[in-house]
Amino acid sequence: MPDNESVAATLAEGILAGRSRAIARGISLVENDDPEAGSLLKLIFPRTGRASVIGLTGAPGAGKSSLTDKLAQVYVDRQQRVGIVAVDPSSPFSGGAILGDRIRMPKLAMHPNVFIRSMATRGNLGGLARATTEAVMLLDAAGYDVVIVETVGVGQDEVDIVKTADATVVVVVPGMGDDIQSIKAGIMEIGDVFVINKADRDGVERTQMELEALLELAARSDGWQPPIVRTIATATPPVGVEELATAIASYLECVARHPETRAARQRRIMERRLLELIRDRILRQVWQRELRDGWLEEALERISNRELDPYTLVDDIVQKALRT
Ligand SMILES: Nc1nc2c(ncn2[C@@H]2O[C@H](COP(=O)(O)OP(=O)(O)O)[C@@H](O)[C@H]2O)c(=O)[nH]1
Ligand SMILES: [Mg+2]
Repeated sequence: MPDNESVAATLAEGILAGRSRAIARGISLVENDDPEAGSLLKLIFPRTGRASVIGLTGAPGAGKSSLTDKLAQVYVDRQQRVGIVAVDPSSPFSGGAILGDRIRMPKLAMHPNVFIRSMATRGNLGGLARATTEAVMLLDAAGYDVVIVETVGVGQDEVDIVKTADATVVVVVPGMGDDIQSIKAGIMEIGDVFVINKADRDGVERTQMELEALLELAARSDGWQPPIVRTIATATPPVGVEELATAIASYLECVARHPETRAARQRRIMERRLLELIRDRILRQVWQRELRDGWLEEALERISNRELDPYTLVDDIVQKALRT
């Protein structure tokens, strides 16, 4: 058996048994797009599709991490296993801030039924959405009942990530009228549940009205009317978080009652994922075979000097790649 595959087989066994070290290792593999990652994903794919994946998005500072923490606690109190994937460079779950997490969330981070992981930001090959989706698949296969994905509501990567969630929660705060207007139309459309967090602040009523007005414009084909939940994530005990869990559950039940909508949704998600996988794979192969270090900088320089046009360059690269 080739080496990649035996490494992957051992790892898959650990992941399917729910062992957190194996999960952490698996996520690192998909994050780095290591050669073993493909073999691993092939093995775990048949065991995915059971977790409820909740995407939580909103502007930096809206309280996504605080809410994620409190929402996860609600599920943990219901004896569920919860995975948290943070795709937010400023997240307290992020990068070097592991220690910070533990200090900030001593109960949750140490809980045996909770797995927390943040995704590193990617280089110019992209792949953040792919890596995040795959990390979620690993947690799903590992038997986590709920996987919460926290993303900053900016950028195409983030939109792509929340689009793959089963339920998407959009978090806004009061007194952000202009921000609400500027929340990308795309994000408004994908919100299945809206949260006005920091409801301890002034301007909640106004924000609620603005949100309602925007929601009226965005008619949904599935007939679901996204509820607006008010929360105070930092209160003790937190306010509105049980209601948030209930709103999410209602949406998931609504989806489950319409299997055809659900199947269409799954197909759309898989369509996007497939196209992304193909694009990623081809881009990476072209990159590895054809493009040396410094190529990008040089090409950009020549294009900005108008010595070269991007269309000729792409024709040239693709033709070379297809010949090999
Ligand atoms: N007053 C108030 N502050 C909050 C609330 N939720 C979060 N915060 C604070 O807002 C800041 C940003 O929170 P964080 O969860 O990191 O936001 P994120 O960037 O969206 O993940 C932190 O200082 C939190 O303590 C809330 O409901 N009310
Ligand atoms: Mg955060």
